[in-house]
Amino acid sequence: MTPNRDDYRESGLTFPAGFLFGSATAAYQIEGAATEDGRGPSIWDTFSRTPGKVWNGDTGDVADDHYHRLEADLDLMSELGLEAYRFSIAWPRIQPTGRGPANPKGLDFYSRLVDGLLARGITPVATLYHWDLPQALEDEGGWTDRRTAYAFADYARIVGEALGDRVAVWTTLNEPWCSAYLGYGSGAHAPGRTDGAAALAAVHHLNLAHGLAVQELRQVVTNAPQYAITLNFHVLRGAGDGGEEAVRRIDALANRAFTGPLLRGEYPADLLKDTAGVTDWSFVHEGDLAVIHQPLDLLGVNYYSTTTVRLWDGASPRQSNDGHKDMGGSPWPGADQVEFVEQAGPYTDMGWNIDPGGLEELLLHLRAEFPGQALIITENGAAFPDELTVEADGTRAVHDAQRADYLRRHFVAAHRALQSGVDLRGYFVWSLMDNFEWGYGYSKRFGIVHVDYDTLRRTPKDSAHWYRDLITGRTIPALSVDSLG
Ligand code: IFM
Repeated sequence: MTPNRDDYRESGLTFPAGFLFGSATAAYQIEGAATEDGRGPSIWDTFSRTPGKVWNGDTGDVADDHYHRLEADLDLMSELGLEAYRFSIAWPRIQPTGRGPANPKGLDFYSRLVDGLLARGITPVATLYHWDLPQALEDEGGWTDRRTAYAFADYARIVGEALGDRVAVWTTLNEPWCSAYLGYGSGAHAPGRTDGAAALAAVHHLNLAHGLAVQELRQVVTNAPQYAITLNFHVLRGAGDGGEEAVRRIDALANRAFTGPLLRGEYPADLLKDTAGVTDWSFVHEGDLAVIHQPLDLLGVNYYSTTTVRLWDGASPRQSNDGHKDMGGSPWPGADQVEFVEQAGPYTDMGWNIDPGGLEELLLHLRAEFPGQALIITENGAAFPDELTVEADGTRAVHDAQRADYLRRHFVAAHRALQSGVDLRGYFVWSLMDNFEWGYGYSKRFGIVHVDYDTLRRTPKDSAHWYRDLITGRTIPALSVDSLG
């Protein structure tokens, strides 16, 4: 039977040998131990302690206490059958002020993590930066200052020297869009600045940091790893007469500001033109683009939902809900004429629309734009308001049918992309366990493993069992309920 192209509720699809099934986390979201073993403060420590910035005043001080529960969490990964684990390294654990000699205890933690993964047959995929900039560097200007890119390269060298005999995939940055535009433009993320010009300077210095870090890593690693960066692509749909123009503008800021320099060695001309009223881009120095334009073994793709935009008519109140917390500033410098349109459901607990077709479309689009570039899904997953149930016999369970259904549909989308010839190498479910969801604190649960924040006890959810079955059989298992309708 020919599958209905709009229906992603298939099962029985088999993934090829070598396709990597993993799960992902990030340091600040799970580790806790915020002041232990020489870790310095990061911008997220400062931001989360600032009243009104994070839901409920939550911080990452304890988080999932993964720092102290490393061995048990490694065992959990093994029980779930993970083939790969994507984690991030906390820069302030390695260099407490972002510069200077390495903190041996910080390196030791990640060394034990990597060894523990390898001992269990799990491939280590390390991200160097998942948003926890040492506060001391922010005090000097953070990502708006080009010196931060060079400090990052030094940090990359230190980590590469310590772990560069064992890490299989190095991802330099996670979602630089968030670091730059939410951190310096909208104020929804640390450091909470609201300055469009600063956000664009941060875009460039993050891109530069990536290129410099890959160069450093290549010099010091002793195995043969793959190099990657992870981008959160915006899959855009236009509405109304000016929809196409609105898509072009947001695509330039959200997607091409990164893929341009990273994969083509240039910033898109229309991006420079659209933002000319915000900045003159004089922070791009001669030679920077050649540094940024490093060959990548893998392009990391994070996908959750789609975004619909149109040109604002200037008369009715402008809609600006782009799926991120509104903290006063705009993450879209130079695009004040664009508004964000509410999308059709169903939705996750983040209010993000569920559209697996967007993932397939994105993968096909990337193949067309960058032929020959291997891709890997470094994040996909969903938050839902899960409930822990304790059965009469003491068995604990979380019946998160919606998450399993969400994952099934997105794995089908990935499989269809593979069938269409996309060079897709693997898929990391976000997230291994419930954790600190940035501005939303602990109010949003993305894990396939439930964390009880009173006891820190871990309970694999039904989606984790479903995922384990997928990994074991390499085939998308059936679901008895179509929870998302
Ligand atoms: O939790 C985040 C993660 O840190 C980065 N990508 C998106 C996830 C869900 O919001």
